Amino acid sequence: MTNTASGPVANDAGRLAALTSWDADWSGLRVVVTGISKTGFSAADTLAELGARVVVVAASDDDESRRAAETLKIVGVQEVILGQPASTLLPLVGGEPAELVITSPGYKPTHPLLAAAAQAGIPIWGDVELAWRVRTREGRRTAEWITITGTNGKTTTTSMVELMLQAAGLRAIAAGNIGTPILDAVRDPEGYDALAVELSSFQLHWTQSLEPVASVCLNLAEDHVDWHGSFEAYAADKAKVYANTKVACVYNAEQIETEHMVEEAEVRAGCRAVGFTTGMPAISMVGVVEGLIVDRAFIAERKDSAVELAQVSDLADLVPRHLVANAAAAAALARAYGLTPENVRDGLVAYEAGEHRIQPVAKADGVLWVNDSKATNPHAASASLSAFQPVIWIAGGLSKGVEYDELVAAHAGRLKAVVLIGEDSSALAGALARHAPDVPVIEPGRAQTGKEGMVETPIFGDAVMAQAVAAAAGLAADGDTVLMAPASASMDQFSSYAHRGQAFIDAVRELLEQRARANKES
Ligand code: UMA
Repeated sequence: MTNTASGPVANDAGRLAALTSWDADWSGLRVVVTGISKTGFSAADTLAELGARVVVVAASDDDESRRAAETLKIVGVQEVILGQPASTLLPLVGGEPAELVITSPGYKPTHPLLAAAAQAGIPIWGDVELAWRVRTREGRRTAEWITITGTNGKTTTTSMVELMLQAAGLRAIAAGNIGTPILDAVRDPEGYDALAVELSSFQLHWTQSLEPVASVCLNLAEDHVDWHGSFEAYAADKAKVYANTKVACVYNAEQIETEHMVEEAEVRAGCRAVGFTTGMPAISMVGVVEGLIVDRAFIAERKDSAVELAQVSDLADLVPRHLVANAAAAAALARAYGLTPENVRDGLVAYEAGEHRIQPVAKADGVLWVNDSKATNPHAASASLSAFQPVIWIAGGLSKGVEYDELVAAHAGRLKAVVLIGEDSSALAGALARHAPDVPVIEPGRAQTGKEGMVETPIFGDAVMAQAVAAAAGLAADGDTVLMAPASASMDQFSSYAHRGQAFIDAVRELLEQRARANKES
């Protein structure tokens, strides 16, 4: 780690460099905002309130976007351009070139509009950078930020940190990639003492001046390669979470890459590197000893003792290893902020595993049905597969360019059968053929239609899930687990991972009700 002096980080010269608080002079600043969903709306709304001149562009032109556009015009946004083709270049603001672009995370850096801005030397920020710069405001409290990233477990860890902060009686909220736009949290009229900020790699790509109290990259595995261009670029953006951290950079002691990120990071003077582990903690780590989560980092006697924070059993009934890791990471962040062991324990007790994350849905006839729709990449699916055996695995979807060989090879032994969903799950099917050739693979999502029964027609959404659940039920016997952990994104057949998870829950309940009715009648 390299320590740098405290104070604002030097970035763009001139006017933008001075924009480091709500009370700075934002008036008349010419800004283009990309996207009109959660992020774009919050950024444009904020900038209009600050007196900037704003033009919003988005490819979407649905009812929701139009309603958002109308609201933004009422609050003072100059122009909203909807339905823009992907080839759109940077629009002018009031007839003059923009001075700044604020981009939604869904826009890839290679998007023609962003590429044009970069080419013209116009700075591009994300909503997180803007939120950091407006977080201080005369007469309002300024929240400290605890920042959380990683390929998997971000949402869980962020929620745990939020609950620990609240358990301490602080006014705190989780925001960012978790769902509440960070600008909404920063603009809250009452203000917050602290924010648990979940950051995606997309958001981190555009940050430069954040100074969190404590930060973590929970883990690193292949994901979002299509957005970043390469795994190396993805990892480099994840590593930005540690930049300028003030008290503790928390790393995964079981994944050396995250420790290397901390070693390379430029941090504030006095900042420490603190590890988390699901095993015995070394000095300066939070870890687990005999069913207890313990702190060997934030106590004076850490050389030869540790303090108990919580019991592993304080978490949900089903405690897979990754959940313990998330709890240890959250505890390290909370302790870095200054919370007591009691606050950590109370937060974990209050935590209930979120929906769609290794969520037991039903147990009937000895078969456990588990919804892990949040497993949108191989790393996440691996964690839930590890927790069960034998498994009938419902998997597949939008692959986002990742490879499945390692995942299938690691878990082939626990698979009883695989039910494939997804519009094109050929990458996963290929890995199954290579590494689990004896495991039956069924693909009910492709209905055989047409005269000769030869035409394959993909079906979508709830219908595909109902068929997948029915196929799994036909294979499952006493002692089996049916695990829906797709290792892929959902957007090819569902509107979101939540929709996919709900479709699974509904299909399982419907199937079990049908069975119960049939049993009654017979
Ligand atoms: N748009 C275009 N062209 C593009 C891309 C987007 O016009 O090339 C427009 C769309 O038409 C729409 C808007 O941009 O008007 C959508 O913006 P967005 O995709 O950035 O989505 P938001 O609704 O602003 O939500 C974003 C995050 N989405 C993404 O990163 C893709 C949400 O994370 C986050 O909760 C929200 O900001 C609040 O901070 C979601 C996510 O899937 C949950 N995140 C990924 C993940 O967790 O893996 C990174």
